[in-house]
Amino acid sequence: GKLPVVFDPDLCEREAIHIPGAIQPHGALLATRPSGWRITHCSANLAEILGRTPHSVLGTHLASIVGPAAQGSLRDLRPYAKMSLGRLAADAVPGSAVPRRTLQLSAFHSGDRVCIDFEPVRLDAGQQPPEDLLRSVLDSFKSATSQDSLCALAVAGLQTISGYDRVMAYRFDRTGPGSVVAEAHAPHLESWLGRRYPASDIPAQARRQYMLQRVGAVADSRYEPVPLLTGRRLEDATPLDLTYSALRSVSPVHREFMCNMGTAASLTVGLSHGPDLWGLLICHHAAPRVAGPDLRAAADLIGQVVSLLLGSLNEAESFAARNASQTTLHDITERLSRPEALAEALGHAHTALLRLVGATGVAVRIGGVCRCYGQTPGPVVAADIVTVLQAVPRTGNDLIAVDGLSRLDPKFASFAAIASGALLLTLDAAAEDVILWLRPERSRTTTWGGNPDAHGSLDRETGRITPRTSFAAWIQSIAG
Ligand code: BLA
Repeated sequence: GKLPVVFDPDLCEREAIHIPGAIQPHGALLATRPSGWRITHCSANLAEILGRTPHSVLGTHLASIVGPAAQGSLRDLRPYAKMSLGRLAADAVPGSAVPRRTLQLSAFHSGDRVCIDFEPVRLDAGQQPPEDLLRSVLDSFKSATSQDSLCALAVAGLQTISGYDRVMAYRFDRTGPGSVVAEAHAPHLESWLGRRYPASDIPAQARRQYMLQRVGAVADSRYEPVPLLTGRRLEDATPLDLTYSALRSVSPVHREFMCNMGTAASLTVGLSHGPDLWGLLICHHAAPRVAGPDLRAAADLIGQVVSLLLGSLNEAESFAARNASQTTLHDITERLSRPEALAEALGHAHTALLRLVGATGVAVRIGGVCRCYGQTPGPVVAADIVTVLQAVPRTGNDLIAVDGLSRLDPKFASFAAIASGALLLTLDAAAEDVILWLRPERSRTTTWGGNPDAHGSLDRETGRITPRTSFAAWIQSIAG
């Protein structure tokens, strides 16, 4: 057998997914140079989709395929924008050998080229979401009162519209891993709600892709990529940037990842928060499934509306929290304005002091006297905690916060049920007057989708990266 190789998850960030040199097989692609509109690239499956061989098309004028009107309208294509060129009957293309097939055309820029995706129009159910259904889904978002409830409405709505058998809202942490925060799934599937996944599952360039192009789809994870061909005479070696193509061939590592997860098709929608990717709406289907232009347009609209609402709900939630703190702070200042010694006043206001930071215990030390309120380990241990906290390097302000006292000093481990998180405010450094807030340990269990340290593996000889094969629940608990 092979020796296990230490796998560096940074390797996942190296693959240039925007220039795969290939597309997915359910459509075809042409690239042209806007000066003269001659065709410079085409996908090798052109004959199957359009009925014309690559050889007969490379080097000819775009108008001879799409007609002069569609070619003319390309002059209005703005940078970074996509443009629908409407539908084309394949049998109307001169020399085409494909009878009675309608293609949906959409154009986009790629460097100094203009490319066109050709997608066969499909008549199966689910491809054309009724407009009133989309409107009622968007309407339902009005009742969201928090980001979580919005995500729940979004996955339910997207599942109704798309019919995929699992739809998830996936939220990124600040550090890159993420978790499933809402889910709608077919009854026979196991729930993945709450599962966490390591950052390398969706590396940086994949996250960037969903900021540039909100919607992406894989029709069948077992597909064979279709290479792009270029005309020999045109000496065209620049790789085509397929960021904006709906047909872009995805990373082979990710295709294998999908197979290992047991999903054939995916439809993914980026959720943005300002310039950042907040998360994704991820749809899975066990059987292959093409997400056509209409479904993708509906998914795009849902993504835009959810992104906007996420921002305002976030503001509303933090506004409500700020308001509550202001009220509490007001209660405390009101108490302090009475003719009463500071220590007594703080003692009388201890309920508000606890509420202010959501603590369960507080020790107030003024003039060398320590008084404890709520759940605390008593004045002696509290003084010990203060001494240890005061030795923590500070960055200038008067607050010191730690989230696990036992990590600072193991002697505090036995008090974890009362005091594990601590916040120290120094009122007067010379007099050693302080307020110490305490919270009990909340040990946390995280269920990962597979061993998060396994990431994937690298074959040193071939350089091939393989994603992990098991996504079975992997339970990790964090104490302290
Ligand atoms: C892409 N990985 C993705 C995408 C998702 C995930 C959502 C975006 C494309 C898509 O939706 O199909 C991951 N999918 C998940 C996760 C869940 C899910 C976490 O449903 C959880 C429920 N992947 C690996 C390793 C590497 C890797 C080891 O496991 C790198 C070596 C890379 N993932 C990878 C790459 C892409 C990707 C390169 C971009 C694929 C592309 O668009 O070309």
